[in-house]
Amino acid sequence: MTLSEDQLLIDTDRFVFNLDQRCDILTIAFQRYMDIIFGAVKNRVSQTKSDSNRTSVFEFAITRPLRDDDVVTALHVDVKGQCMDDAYPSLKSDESYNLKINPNGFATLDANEVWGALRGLETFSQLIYTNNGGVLVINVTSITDKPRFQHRGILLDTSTHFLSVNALKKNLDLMAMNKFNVFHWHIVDDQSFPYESYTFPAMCEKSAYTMEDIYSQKDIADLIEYATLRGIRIIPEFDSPGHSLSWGPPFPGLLTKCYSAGKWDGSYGPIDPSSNTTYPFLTQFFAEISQVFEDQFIHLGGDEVSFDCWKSNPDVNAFMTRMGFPNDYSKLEEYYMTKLHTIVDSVKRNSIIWQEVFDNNVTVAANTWVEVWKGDYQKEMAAVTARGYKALLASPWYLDLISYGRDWLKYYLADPQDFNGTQAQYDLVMGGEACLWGEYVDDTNVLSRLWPRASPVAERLWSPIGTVDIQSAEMRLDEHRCRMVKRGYPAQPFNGPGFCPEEFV
Ligand code: CP6
Repeated sequence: MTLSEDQLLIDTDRFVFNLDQRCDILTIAFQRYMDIIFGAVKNRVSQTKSDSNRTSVFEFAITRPLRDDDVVTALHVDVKGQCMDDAYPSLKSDESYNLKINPNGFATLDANEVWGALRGLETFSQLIYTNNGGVLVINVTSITDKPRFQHRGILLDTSTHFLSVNALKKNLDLMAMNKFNVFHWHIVDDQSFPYESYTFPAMCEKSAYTMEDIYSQKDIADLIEYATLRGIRIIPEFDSPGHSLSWGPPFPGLLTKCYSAGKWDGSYGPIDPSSNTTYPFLTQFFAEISQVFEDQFIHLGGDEVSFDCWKSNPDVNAFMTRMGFPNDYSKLEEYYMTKLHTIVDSVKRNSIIWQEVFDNNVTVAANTWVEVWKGDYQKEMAAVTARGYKALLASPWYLDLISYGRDWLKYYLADPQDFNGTQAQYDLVMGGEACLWGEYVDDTNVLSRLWPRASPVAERLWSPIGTVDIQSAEMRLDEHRCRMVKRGYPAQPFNGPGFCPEEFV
């Protein structure tokens, strides 16, 4: 990036986005960014119009005599590839872009694909600010930009507490502002099943908190479209065989019955890998999921599987003896995960799993990704990649674990490639995710707890490996937090005492 001190005026009256081809995703994005860039100015107009004692800063901006060569009247957007109307972002999406604001006011945004153009539009909107005279300006600038990692995710959990579609959309807006590109949707868990399955409607009828607190097929299609328009993928997680107590009520026999003193104690454990109804169910269920979610990836969970219930159940143990692995519960887990992987593979989806599956020495298919979330993550990232698996890092970014003070520093300095390994191992690191589990989070606090605390993670996953200077990051984050507030999102203070300058209020 080269940034000059020379300011150019943005011609608020005439400003337009120009595009060299028809492209719905970008046309819709232009409308969004018109509102973002000029919305606040227009609000000020309506405020000051009714206040006759004050001169409108906006009027000053548009009545000032303008010279054609020192104003920006357009951003000329050029996408090399063909824009497809039904485009969906993927791992292969090219998010690179070049943005030039020339001294004569000529402004260009070049990208290979729409996804890069979207990122460049966000940058463009962030470069515009209100100068001391109260007018919109942009500095003469030249930017060549692309992400360091291809997978930059946010995990939200909508099972421990329900999150409204409205809150999820606002979160997608904030993800776009921070250039995150994957929403890892931990949609169901032990506590509730808010996913409205059309094959198995009883799942949410019996296990959603209420029938208000569900995601209908229409809600999901709506969210996928909303995310797509912002270049964000939605990867759903249907966590099993553990964390799946809510799947049980409609299907007697799906969950393992836990025994004590020789009889069922009334409680349930993980999905029962030994039951002959389990796999036909999973086959039908994941066939539906692959129809509903467009993304290439499905997260299969696999975390925190307790072997105690399996150990207690005589039928499970009889099955294990028949299969030739008596008392080897890791083998039972492997049996289940392998079957599940085959099912998901048959509907042409890639799997992501939590690290325990790998830790338990379960042999999973080579194209499975492993997400690392536990402590000692450097060792784990090294082990996962040494075995040739692609890896995602989440451990240092469990944002639900809150504490007093400036926690953003530790989020900022954690790095997915900070482990002892070969270049081949580093190349298997696909990125990372900031996770906000939902035990103490619902609509009332999800956005303020996540933002701007996820922003240092966003910079870590996007910017070059050497971008680690705390002082300059602090200034950027401070400004960015105020920018989020200015755009109407409740991003919380993160850095001790301070204030947002007038232009950001
Ligand atoms: N739910 C599920 C959770 C967690 C995990 N999986 C979790 C565990 C420990 C912490 C935070 C969240 N609540 N399904 C682990 C991946 Cl500290």
